[in-house]
Amino acid sequence: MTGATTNMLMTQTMRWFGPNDPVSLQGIRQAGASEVVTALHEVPNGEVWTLDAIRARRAVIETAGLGWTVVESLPVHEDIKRRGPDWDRLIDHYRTSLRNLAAGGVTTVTYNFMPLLDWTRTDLAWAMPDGALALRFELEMVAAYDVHILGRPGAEADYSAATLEAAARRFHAMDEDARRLLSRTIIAGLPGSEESFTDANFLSAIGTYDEIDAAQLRANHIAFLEAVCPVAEEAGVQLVVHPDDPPFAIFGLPRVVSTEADVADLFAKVPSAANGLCFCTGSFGVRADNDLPGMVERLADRIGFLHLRSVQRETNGAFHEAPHLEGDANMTAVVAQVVQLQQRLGRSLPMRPDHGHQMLDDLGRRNNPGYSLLGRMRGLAELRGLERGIAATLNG
Ligand code: DNO
Ligand code: MN
Repeated sequence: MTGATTNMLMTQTMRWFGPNDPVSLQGIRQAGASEVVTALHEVPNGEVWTLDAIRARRAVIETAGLGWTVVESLPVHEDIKRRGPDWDRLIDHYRTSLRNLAAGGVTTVTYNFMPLLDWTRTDLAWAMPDGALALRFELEMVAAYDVHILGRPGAEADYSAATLEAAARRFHAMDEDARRLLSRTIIAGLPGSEESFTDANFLSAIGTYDEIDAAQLRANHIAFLEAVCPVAEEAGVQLVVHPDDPPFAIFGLPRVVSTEADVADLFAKVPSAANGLCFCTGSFGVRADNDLPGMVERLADRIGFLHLRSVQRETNGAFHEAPHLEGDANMTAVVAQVVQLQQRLGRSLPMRPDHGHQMLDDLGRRNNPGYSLLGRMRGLAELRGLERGIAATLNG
């Protein structure tokens, strides 16, 4: 193979939350990334991202010696997900933001279609045997919150008898502080989330989805894509949907971007090339029925962005975030598929190490859970070495 194909490696990026991120652009550059993925987090959900604001943010990033081609996320307002009364105006804003982003040099725009909650965990500081802190999800704790703290009507029907029994036990073992912490962990909004709730307003927000089942949410998702993809295509940006995290319904709210079949259906219904996927191995990988390397092979050119991380599935619907090359994701097989995909496409795909453990000097520091620097730096270093090794072997 020629040098050109050998050099076609993933574009290594890290997420940066903007000027308020405790992680600096210089730190990200030293960690080895060549680009950041970011968003105008200060713009309220549903408002237009102006070209001026996009250019100003780009200038800050480029001054630090980094690039910016991927947005994560241009959020989708709940009234688009629910097809509420404000739909037309919000779609109009979304289209304008897409045009402005394209004019401002962005090529890839990440979004998700999860009702109310973005990613969800029940423990943000779970100690690994080596003392690093990981993010963890326990269904029992979701049930403890849902049934005993939130008191959502009908919640019991969504859990097995064994989960309910464990949830009751877990709830009674918690003191007031522990209960408050659990509630905050689940609904206060993890980094990058658009919504932040208290128990009372979460319960009423859930009620706004009473009439929306999975079929309706899928229809609303397709209506959104049909409305924005033509504009994205014309402007030259690809939209990439981030899968549900975790990939199943939660709090009675439907989730419809959880499996290979879910996304294949989206691409069949809205064939526009602007309709793409953010392939997140950590989100899809919670389900053993998602064949990660096979999905890269089959979803191929729909994949516009990669989130690489591995979860370790536990018993009773629990999982935690493992080191990037450990856990249940066969990362070697995934990256091997990505190496081949890039060669077939003739282009490099942007990736980022998705989350990382809090470790070393980051322990005890102010941090965005999952997004402290050193754990992600370890992940990026491992993933980059893995890709180089595979690319060198395949290219002989
Ligand atoms: C979590 C992230 C998600 C993702 C959004 C995309 O770490 O992967 O918050 O950015 O779901 O819209
Ligand atoms: Mn992700």
